[in-house]
Amino acid sequence: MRTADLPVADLLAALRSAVGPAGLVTDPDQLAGHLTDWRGAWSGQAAAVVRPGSTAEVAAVVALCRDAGVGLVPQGGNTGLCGGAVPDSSGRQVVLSLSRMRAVRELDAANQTITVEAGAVLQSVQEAAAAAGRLFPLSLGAEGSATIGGNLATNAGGTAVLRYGTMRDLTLGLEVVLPDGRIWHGLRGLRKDNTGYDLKHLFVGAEGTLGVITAAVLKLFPAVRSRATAWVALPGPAAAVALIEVVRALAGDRLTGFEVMSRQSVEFVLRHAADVRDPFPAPHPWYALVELSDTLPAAGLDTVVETALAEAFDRDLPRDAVIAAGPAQGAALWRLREGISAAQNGEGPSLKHDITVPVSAIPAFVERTDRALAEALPGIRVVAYGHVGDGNLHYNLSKPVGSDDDEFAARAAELARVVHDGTAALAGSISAEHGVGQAKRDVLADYKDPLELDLMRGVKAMLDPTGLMNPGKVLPPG
Ligand code: FAD
Ligand code: 2HG
Ligand code: ZN
Repeated sequence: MRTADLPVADLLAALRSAVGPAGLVTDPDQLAGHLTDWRGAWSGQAAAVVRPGSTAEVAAVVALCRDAGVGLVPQGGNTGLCGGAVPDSSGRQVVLSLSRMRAVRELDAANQTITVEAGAVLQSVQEAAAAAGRLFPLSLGAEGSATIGGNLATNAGGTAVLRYGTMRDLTLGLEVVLPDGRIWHGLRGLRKDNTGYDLKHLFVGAEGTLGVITAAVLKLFPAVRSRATAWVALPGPAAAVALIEVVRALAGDRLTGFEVMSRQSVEFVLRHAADVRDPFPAPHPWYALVELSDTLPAAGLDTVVETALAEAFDRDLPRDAVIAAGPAQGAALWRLREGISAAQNGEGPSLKHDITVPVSAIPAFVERTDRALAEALPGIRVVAYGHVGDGNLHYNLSKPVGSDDDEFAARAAELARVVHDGTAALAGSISAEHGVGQAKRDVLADYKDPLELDLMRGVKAMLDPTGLMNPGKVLPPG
């Protein structure tokens, strides 16, 4: 009898014998945390969560589910913001959690690489690199829970992309279990390899739709030994974009992060987060968080920041500025930035738009889109912030004060169209770093080149002809 003919109970029994009793979760209380995303925007049901302990066990699980015709939803830390790791509502899908595969397999100091399993939490990989006097630079607010597999599958960005690139740029090799159950042993630590198509790039950013990433070889960098952090009050996004150029011209590659946030964003943090305070006595319309870093212990970075700010004041860009007196003050400034995502959850439903346009077009985007939204829904609160050094804004929306949550949520598609049309008009993209998942799957068809969608469907059909991997995510129907 083919497994496809087996009832779910028999598939679960086969999965249990493949991964052992500790590897299969069916208890509803234990399942719950795997069925809803971080902010409660999407929920689903699953027949089980399966937690393989090795790549061979992942391959066995994939083969069993393929034979049973049961869709698999890979899941790491479940911190994704597009519903990509949440199963559908059928109760038939199986969530494949990488949480038991967390090992650092190798750290090759001379090759400047670390080889880790996909379930390793990002922060633990940063710590392993630091223990060897190295830096793994990917950095994001959810790093205490997000996993390397999730970072790869979403091609995560974060706050150090300006200097070190995205997760794709940090990846040299992958190990992947393909939808047919074969294991691709692509864990190469080579910086040069021109032997045809670079297949790892198919799986980075595929959000689990092409296979299960089980391990990766990642780039390491020299440890950072000095840092300078400044918080700068600005009249608007145009001044922010001008400030980037002033700082970059002086600091070069030492400019590691350039984050920008509107007053509305900071107000939410001041209202909802613990251990935060406004660095300035009066409010300002926008702020930039500027970070410089260097491998020298006494690199004189404060002097570089002071010189840059002096030049910026000469050009009338900032309204006020403060340079952190040490790591504790630097961390306090970062709390104002990193707290925005959670703080917005305290204001009712947040409609998230993770857009990117060329850096030079950020001011036009904000000005036009703010205006269009205020016309569409007077009183709407725009929570705009993000990695403006990369041209990436989290242009999120909260309901007008005192209005109804459901009425606001019901207008999500209409408001998203305003934001996405504004992005498209400036040659941007509707997802900079969070991906597509289920959140943007359908609107992707309106904004992505049809030829590119055709090619994506072709790749999917070639690697996953039966649609086993993360069904219903990323690719719009049709
Ligand atoms: P999950 O949420 O578990 O999964 C995400 C996607 O990857 C899903 O489609 C899932 O199916 C797939 N997947 C997971 N593991 C695998 C695997 N092993 N093989 C194949 N597919 C897999 N993102 C940024 O880019 N930049 C930020 O600055 C940032 N900041 C954040 C701050 C907060 C407070 C939060 C909550 C989220 C933030 N995110 C950010 C989003 C999120 O943390 C990232 O997308 C992260 O990379 C997801 O990792 P994860 O392990 O939680 O993945
Ligand atoms: C960030 O940069 C994250 O803080 C989260 O990418 C953004 O919650 C968001 O919209
Ligand atoms: Zn971000």
